[in-house]
This record gives sequence, C-alpha cells and structure tokens, in this order.
Amino acid sequence: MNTNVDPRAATAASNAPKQDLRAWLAQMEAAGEVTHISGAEREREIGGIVDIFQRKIGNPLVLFDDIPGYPKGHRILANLLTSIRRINMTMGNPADGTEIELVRHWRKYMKEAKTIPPVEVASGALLENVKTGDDIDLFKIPVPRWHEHDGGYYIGTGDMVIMRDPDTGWINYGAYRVQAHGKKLATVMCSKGKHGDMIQKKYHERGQPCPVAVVCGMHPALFMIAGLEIPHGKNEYDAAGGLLGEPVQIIKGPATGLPIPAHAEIAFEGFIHPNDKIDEGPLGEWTGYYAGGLKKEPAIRVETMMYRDDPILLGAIPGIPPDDDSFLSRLVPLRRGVESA
Ligand SMILES: Cc1cc2nc3c(=O)[nH]c(=O)nc-3n(C[C@H](O)[C@H](O)[C@H](O)COP(=O)(O)O)c2cc1C
Ligand SMILES: [Mn+2]
Repeated sequence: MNTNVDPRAATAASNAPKQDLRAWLAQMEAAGEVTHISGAEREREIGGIVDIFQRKIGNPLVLFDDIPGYPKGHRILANLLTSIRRINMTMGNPADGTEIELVRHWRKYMKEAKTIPPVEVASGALLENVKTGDDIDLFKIPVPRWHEHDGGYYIGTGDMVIMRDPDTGWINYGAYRVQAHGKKLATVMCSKGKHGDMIQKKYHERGQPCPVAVVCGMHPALFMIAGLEIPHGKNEYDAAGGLLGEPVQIIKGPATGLPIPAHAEIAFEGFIHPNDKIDEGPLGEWTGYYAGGLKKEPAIRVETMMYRDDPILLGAIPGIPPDDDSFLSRLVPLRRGVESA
C-alpha cells in the first residue's frame, strides 16, 4: 500500500469548477482525507479493501490507481461520504461541524428546497474521449467485482441514471445500480415505483425504446441528490444546483439528447428496448445479503461512451451491518432524523 499524496490532484484541480469531482478530490486531499492505494486488482482486492475501509464512519476516502491490466491514471474512488467531515465539506459547511448541526442543515435545506436550473454548455472534459460503434468498451474502465458472490461487475454504484418523461419532457435522475455485461451491454435495476421505472414503462407501453444515460463518476453533491426521493415531476439537476450553489453544466448526449454533466468523469448512453431483459445480479446489498439473487432486468444497448482522460470511477458499495456504517446506513437514520425533527 502506498499512501503518498498524488501530485496530479493539485494540478488537475487548479482551474476546475466547483462541480468538478477533481476540485472536490483536491479539497479532500488538502484536508488529509485520502488514502492512496497502488496496485490492487479488480477481481478481489479492490472490493475487499473498500469493505474494510467503510466499516467505520470517519475512515478516509480510498483512491485506487495502477490497477493491473489498466493504464496508470484509470482510477477508482470509494468510501465517499462515510464521514461527517466529508459530508460537511461537500455541502459547503465547516468541516468540523457536529452531527446535530448537519441534521439541522438538512432540515433547513429540505424546507427551503433551493433550486438552480442546469445550463447547457458547448463542450466539457467528459468529451475528451467519445466512443461509438465497435469502439465502445465499458471494460476500458477497471470495473471491480465488489463482493465475492456478486453476479458480475457493477460500473454503476455511485451513479446517476438519467431519463426523460415522454409526455412532459420532465428530466429525472436517480441512483440505480448498473451492471456491465459486455463491451456495449449493461443493465439497470430500478425498483418498482421508482421514477426511472415509471418512465421506462411509459415508453414500453407504446412499443418505443426508452433513452437512458448513465453517469458513474461525478461530484458527490450530484450523487447525494441521486439517492434522495426528490418529488415526482421535479428535476434532480435543479436540486443539485441548489445544493452546489451553482448551475450544473450539462451537454446533450449525442444519441439520446439527454442532459449529462459536462464535467463528469465517465458516462454512457443508449436505449432500453421493450421486453429486452437479461440476467442481472446478485449484488451484495446494504442489508448484508445478496438480496434478490439472479433476475431479469432491463438491458441498456450502449450507443455512446464518453470519458475524461485518466477517468475516475466512483464506488458507493453496500457493506455489511452491524459493523458497516456506510453511506446508506448513515444517511437513512439522518434522513429519519430530518423527517421527525
Ligand atoms: C448507493 C445507492 C444505491 C441505490 N441503488 C438502487 C437500485 O439499485 N435500485 C433502486 O431502485 N434504487 C436504488 N437506490 C435508491 C434510489 O436511488 C432512490 O430511491 C432515489 O430516490 C431514486 O430516484 P427517483 O426518486 O428519481 O426514482 C440506491 C440509493 C443509493 C444511495
Ligand atoms: Mn426523481
């Protein structure tokens, strides 16, 4: 294990906007929140190490580089928001604010529901590499097997899955798990009643394919919003802008026209066709079980893949209770606190 500071972090972030993951990472680096791990492989070691790190709230971020079989710089960042300090800093609060101050902040935030709509920009770092047709390969990214008995490789865990309502044009995004199955093939698992599930059904009832975009490396504020139940009809991008204090800069996906953060690290887009379901799962879940087993879930036929040079994949991995104190088990009680306070 190598815990040296990565000199690229500072240079990469010097002119990055606030909503850029690399600006956030540089801030975390300066605050001493990052552990660098060099040489861990993606079949067992990365998942195993993340599992150890996320057992206790307050442990550092883990940034993996020099992943065997991949170019140096193709990184994985995990254990994102498993720390009050990091949640505070992500929300623009003083790092050393207490838990109760954070609950109060969320309560105020939820009441005010501040929104700033996204802005479309002509280009962005995400477009440094754009692949179409046979050049698409999701496994250009070092996607790990996160748990021993997972059914495969999950590229989307700390992700946002973007769709558009065919009737109203409403844009929705949510954190739904995305498994990479092949170079141009993925699946998305939206539970029944989630906005992503409702939107897909609308297209499929008309016999039409559902356009979809998946982002799996972006600023953690965008991810926080992905996991929150923002009301039906509201655009999560507006909420993310409100949380960041600046509009999210978006580009239009070339194949789907869906809005994708211009500063994202990795994104792909394509279509979910009616009745096109393939085996998915299991993924070790935050309950501590491989809930659900192997099931048929909607396939995403990928038409465009985009990534920055030296892309960073986010991992937000379910851990095992009662020791685990990861993002979800942490935020659920916090949210309950917010709702009942
Ligand atoms: C790390 C993480 C993983 C999640 N995985 C899934 C998932 O695979 N499927 C799902 O339906 N919801 C999942 N959720 C919950 C949804 O993201 C959450 O309910 C969100 O509100 C969905 O967006 P929507 O309200 O626009 O449907 C996950 C949440 C988090 C934080
Ligand atoms: Mn929603």
